[in-house]
Amino acid sequence: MSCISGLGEDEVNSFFESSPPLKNMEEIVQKLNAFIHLNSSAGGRRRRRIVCVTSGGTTVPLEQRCVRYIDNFSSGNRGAASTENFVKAGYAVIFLFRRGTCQPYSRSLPDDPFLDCFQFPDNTNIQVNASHVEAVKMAVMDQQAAVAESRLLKLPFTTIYEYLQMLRLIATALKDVGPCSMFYLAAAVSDFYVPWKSMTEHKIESGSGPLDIRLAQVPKMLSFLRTYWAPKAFCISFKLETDSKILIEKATKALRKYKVHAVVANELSTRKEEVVVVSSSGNVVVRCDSEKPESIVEDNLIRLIVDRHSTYIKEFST
Ligand code: 9Z3
Repeated sequence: MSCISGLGEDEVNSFFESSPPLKNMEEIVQKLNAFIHLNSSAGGRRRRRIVCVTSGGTTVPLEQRCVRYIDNFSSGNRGAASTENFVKAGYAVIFLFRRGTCQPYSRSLPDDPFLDCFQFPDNTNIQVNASHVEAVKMAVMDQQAAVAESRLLKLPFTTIYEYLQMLRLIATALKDVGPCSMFYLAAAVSDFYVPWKSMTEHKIESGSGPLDIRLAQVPKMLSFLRTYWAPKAFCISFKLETDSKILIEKATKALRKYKVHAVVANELSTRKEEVVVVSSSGNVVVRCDSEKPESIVEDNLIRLIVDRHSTYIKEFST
């Protein structure tokens, strides 16, 4: 194993070289460039900050024609709620999300009995049940406004291969936006994977006893993002632990190691009530407002992150 500058270039290069290429890469690049052009000072009428919010968990396929896979837990709620708050704060959002996970503006709609929202009073009209009218109206209006004003670009992924290739494309496309761009990395990214070339093509056969699989370590792309792909962007990563005793120590280590601007530390069981923003200026506990029943932790979290981003942009230009 050789590392030219200690960042693991060889591992990163071989990860990308051996990854199955993105099926719709040209279309993604074209959508990205158009979105960035519209929202950035360089080409568009508008001059907005642009944030890439990653959301949901990546899968690790065990077979090339994948039947089985390893998954990373994430409902996508954090990413979706954060996206809504960033749009409200005036940002354009590139929402890089796991297919099938929670979407911005749909969080307050009923999940399972979604079709229970609607009724047909006659054969030509569809109506929303009174109990859901407000939620459906807000969801439809907010989502349509965000898309119509080019504030929201949604790009789906499933596997770790797709996620990292798309993250690299986005970072490269955002390079010229410099300090006005942000990465908010809430996706739960696999730490281990089966390299594509050593993966069996067809479904692994069962019936011959236990299965041994050797997983390789996914190269740490965060260092690459910070050093090469988008060095001027403001960068927020997340740390998830189930043991609260080690959470802050792990987040502090990640802050130093990857030189991100802040690490949002959360514990699995309390993640919806409380997070800790760990940065070089100290640790800040962020909670939802206890007096407001509809308040969510992302309301206060995004307010804090946007403030920090403003300071970063100011410092950058002086
Ligand atoms: C997070 O920690 C997110 O806050 C959650 C959000 C995934 C917990 P939900 O989607 O949950 O609302 O259900 N994301 C990062 C998780 C992660 O895998 N972090 C890695 C680590 O902790 C670094 S990339 O080592």
